Amino acid sequence: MAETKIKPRGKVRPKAERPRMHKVILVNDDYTPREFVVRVLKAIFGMGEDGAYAVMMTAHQRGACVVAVLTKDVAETKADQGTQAGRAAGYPLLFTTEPEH
Ligand code: TYC
Repeated sequence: MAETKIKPRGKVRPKAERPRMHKVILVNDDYTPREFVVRVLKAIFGMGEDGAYAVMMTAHQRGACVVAVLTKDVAETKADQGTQAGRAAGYPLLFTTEPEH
C-alpha cells in the first residue's frame, strides 16, 4: 500500500540563539594624548576620524565611553589590543569589557 508522505513545511529548525554581546569601554586617564586615543580607535575599531574623536571626548569628559558592542571573543581581543597599543607607547590607556545584559 502506498504511504502518504507528509513533509514538514516551512522552518522546523529551532531559531539560532543570538550570542550574548559585550561592550568595549574606553576609560579616561590624565596621561594618554587625545590624538593617540583617536589613532587607536581608528586603527583597532575601524572608526572614522569624527566618530573616534567623539568617543574620545566623551570618555575624556565623562570618565568612560562605550566604543563598540561585539561578541565576547572579539570584544576581549580588541580591548586587549587597544590597551596593549597604549602600553607599547608608554601610556596607561585602558579598554575594558562587560556583558551587555
Ligand atoms: N584625558 C586625556 C588627556 O587629556 C585624553 C584621553 C581621553 C585619555 C580619553 C584617555 O580614554 C581616554 N590627554
